[in-house]
Amino acid sequence: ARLGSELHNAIIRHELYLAYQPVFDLVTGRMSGAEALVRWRHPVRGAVPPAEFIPVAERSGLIVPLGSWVLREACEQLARWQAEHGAAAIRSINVNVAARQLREAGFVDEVAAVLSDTGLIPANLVLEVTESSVLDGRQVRDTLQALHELGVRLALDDFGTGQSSLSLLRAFPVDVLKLDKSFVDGICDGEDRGRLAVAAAVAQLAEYLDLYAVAEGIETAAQLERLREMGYRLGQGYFMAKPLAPAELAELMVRTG
Ligand code: G
Ligand code: G
Ligand code: MN
Ligand code: NA
Repeated sequence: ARLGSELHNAIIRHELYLAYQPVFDLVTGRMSGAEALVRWRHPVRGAVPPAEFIPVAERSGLIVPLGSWVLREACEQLARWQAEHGAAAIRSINVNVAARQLREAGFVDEVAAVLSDTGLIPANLVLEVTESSVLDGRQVRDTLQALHELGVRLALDDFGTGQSSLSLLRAFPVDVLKLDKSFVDGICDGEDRGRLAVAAAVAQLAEYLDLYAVAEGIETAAQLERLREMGYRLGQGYFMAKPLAPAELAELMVRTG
């Protein structure tokens, strides 16, 4: 409860900021986009990891105003990068969206307003949702459909760890599959045929369904090479870049562009 009330103050006191982890085209080596990741710099506790405060925010409902702030801030940042470096230098921004936000009646209007205020085209925005939040019910399904009709892209985050991945892909307008890091971890150690099989199957599935496959958590050159061979066009991970401040990302964008 303490963390919850402090988080409420954090929003008011501007203790939150965003880090941006680049998404790279694994074939050309160029940056294609970035994922916004919220950070909390607490005046006394120091850096509080999102894995601690996001669940608290979800339970208390604070994730709704927090998520609204993240969405607007991330879109404004993409618009600034595109204004400074050209729209071809960085195409898209990924924003994580919690189930609770999708259940808000005004969510689609909010997304439309942010796009219109920042001048981004809808295809520049990728909303990352989890399989479990997508399975939340009829209202969420309608919301995802409306977002898709708006032209926003939808990514299934942590793909492969959920319950009913395959039926989901038929019932929802998904555009991107993000292979969970846990599968990437095992693909090069020879012992782990299971994770290797999942990683390869997800790439195939994406190809057949005409979706983008993104590999998360790439930490070595060997993993990168293996994933590229499997057909992953896009990837993220510490091997290429950690989550960065906006100026650091811009520098990397210029260097790899
Ligand atoms: O790097 P990392 O520690 O940022 O992220 C930890 C977890 O927090 C991940 O599961 C990530 O999806 C989640 N997360 C990070 N930023 C946000 C955000 O803005 N909104 C939501 N809902 N989750 C986020
Ligand atoms: O759940 P989601 O996929 O949104 O979480 C992204 C999280 O993964 C963030 O906490 C981010 O910092 C972390 N991350 C990104 N790349 C790597 C990586 O290469 N290795 C590890 N260990 N974590 C990573
Ligand atoms: Mn994510
Ligand atoms: Na993930």
